[in-house]
Amino acid sequence: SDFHWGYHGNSGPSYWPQHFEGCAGKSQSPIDIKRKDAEYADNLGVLRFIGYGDVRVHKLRNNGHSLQVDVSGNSYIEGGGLPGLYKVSQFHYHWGRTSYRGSEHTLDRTAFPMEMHIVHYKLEYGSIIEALKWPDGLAVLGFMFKVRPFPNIFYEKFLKKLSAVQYSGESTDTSPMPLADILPISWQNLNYFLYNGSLTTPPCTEAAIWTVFTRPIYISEKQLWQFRKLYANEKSSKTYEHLSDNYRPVQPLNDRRVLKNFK
Ligand code: B30
Ligand code: ZN
Repeated sequence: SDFHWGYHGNSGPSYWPQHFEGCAGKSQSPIDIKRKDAEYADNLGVLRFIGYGDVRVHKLRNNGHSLQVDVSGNSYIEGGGLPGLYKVSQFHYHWGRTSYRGSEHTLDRTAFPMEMHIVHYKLEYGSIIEALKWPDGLAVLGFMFKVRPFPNIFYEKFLKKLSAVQYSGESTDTSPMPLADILPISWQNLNYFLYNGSLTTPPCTEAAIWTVFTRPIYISEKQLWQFRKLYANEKSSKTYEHLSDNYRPVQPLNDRRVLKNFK
């Protein structure tokens, strides 16, 4: 089809189901997570990050709907309610034009200015493409951002690279940067929610196990503007379109259950 999906007007999320039947499914993401409705599960086990200190950022790309970062290195997650071993593939962000919105998931109806998704595929499926054919194919980790009045120094080096990917289609190789520099959190004892859902972008394939963390990553308003200065159009385009508000609204929970690993 000739439909180019986006986030505004007649290419926006409410039009996706007409062109991608997956987006009309009953187990879609994102969702509003209600802390009190989530069920405490004491049997999830520890979510283990294997080789995560060795994940290296090597390519940044403006793909017109997000800032995507390809990573290399043999890094995996397992446990924490996941049915197997999952290999890290890429991460990307969803953000708002203002700090009152931008995240895809909401917590008790509260939205955050930005949400980061770290995408993993089940190792036994061998690739993202193959993994998308299975309901447990992907494991996506979601981290919310909160605004603080001072910069996140871990993000400074990363943000300097954004000038090279201002327009859709642009990418830049970076000298390897450990993922730990962009996720300045300790990996132990993180509280999270767990549920079965989908890609939040077309074709909205219901192949993702979502782990959404309560612990925010802090960033300054000025740093958020580095993201908001990106364009959704190509450099050769005569019209400018900001890359922001690239979030899908929350979808019905339907008959799904949301688990949590904390009381
Ligand atoms: S998300 O984490 O649910 N937002 C994909 C992975 C995770 C999410 C959304 C989409 C994904 O793998 N999509 C298919 C491949 N993409 C890759 C890409 O370059 O970014 C191609 C595409 O959509 O058609 Cu854009
Ligand atoms: Zn995403």
